[in-house]
Amino acid sequence: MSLIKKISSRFIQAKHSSNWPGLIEGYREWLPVNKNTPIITLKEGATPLIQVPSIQKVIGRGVKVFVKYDGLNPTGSFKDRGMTMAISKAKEEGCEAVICASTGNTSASAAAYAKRGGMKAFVLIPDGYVAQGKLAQALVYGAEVLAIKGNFDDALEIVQQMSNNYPITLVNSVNPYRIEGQKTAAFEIIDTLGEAPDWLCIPMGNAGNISAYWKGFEEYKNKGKSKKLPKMMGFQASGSAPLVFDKTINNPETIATAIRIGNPVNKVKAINAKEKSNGSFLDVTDEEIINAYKILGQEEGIFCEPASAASVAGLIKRAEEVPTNGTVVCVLTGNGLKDPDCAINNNNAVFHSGLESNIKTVANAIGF
Ligand code: AN7
Repeated sequence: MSLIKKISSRFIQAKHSSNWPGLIEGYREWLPVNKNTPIITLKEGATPLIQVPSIQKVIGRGVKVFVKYDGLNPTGSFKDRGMTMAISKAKEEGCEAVICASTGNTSASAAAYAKRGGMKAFVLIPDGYVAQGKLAQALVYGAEVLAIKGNFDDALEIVQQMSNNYPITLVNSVNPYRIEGQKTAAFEIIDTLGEAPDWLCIPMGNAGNISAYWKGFEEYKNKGKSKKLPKMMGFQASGSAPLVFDKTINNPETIATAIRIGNPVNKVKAINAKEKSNGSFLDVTDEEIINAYKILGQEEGIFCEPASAASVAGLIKRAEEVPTNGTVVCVLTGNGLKDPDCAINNNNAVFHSGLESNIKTVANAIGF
């Protein structure tokens, strides 16, 4: 075995063992860190890429479909990739407090990493529109939670002004370090598949993640780590699809509260990713989202949150356009446990409640 092969196989082994050092150390040479940067990590990254036969069956024509299960990050979403970078750089710069607006996942991640870095976290959320699990996380991680009578877009406007006027660092995806950390997901996909996929399907809210993936794919290709670039296929919920309909949505609505965003701050970057990759944007209805969410759960044993299922719903909607024998990766951005209300109200399970506690009743209920 050549030395390079030996080193890279050792690297791949380390990535999939408990020795994984977190994504900043794992991809140090690709990230804007230096010897003075304190690395604030919860060992995020190195999430699994899982083949999903039930979705392949829906698409047909020899297409391989994988999901990048980023809901297995430390706080249960891809935000941890960006947050380890944003918080480490904030710490390096001597910052003592961070602030963000959030539909839930950013607040959970910001709270966890800020606390780990010895900083305060202030999170603004749309009152009543954050899934239970996410709110629980922000509280447990000790953030100061400010629930406003407005939506995410209103909250983002406020925190941008806050960070301009007060000594507090903004950790939404306008913070460029967020994008740097999140681009490592694209690296991991190429490191695992040995090449970029033909399509990358991804949900879009504030559109930071699609911009980050595109940056990652471009950087890896420029350094010869892959030969091709994927088409970037971005999906939004029909009631909250400013990028698809090319206009600000003043009152976005969807069951996928994570992507209930009407005025994405990374709009220009996302459109650039779409155009340069020859990709496209499309909206998916809440019904299509829930259909994909159920298939992943009951056919694959993969529990994601509804916003994440938008990537698979979008792929299914675009099935006829996927290249024959091609490879597709759908990004599952968040863990299903984040939103138990959605799960309990949207499943096809058989649930016998209030049964008498004896074998006869149980056997009878099962149909013996
Ligand atoms: C599960 O937490 O905006 O397009 O404040 O939580 O990069 O915004 C969350 C976004 C997709 C969209 N999937 O990502 C927040 C927030 C899940 C998410 C998105 C979010 P971007």
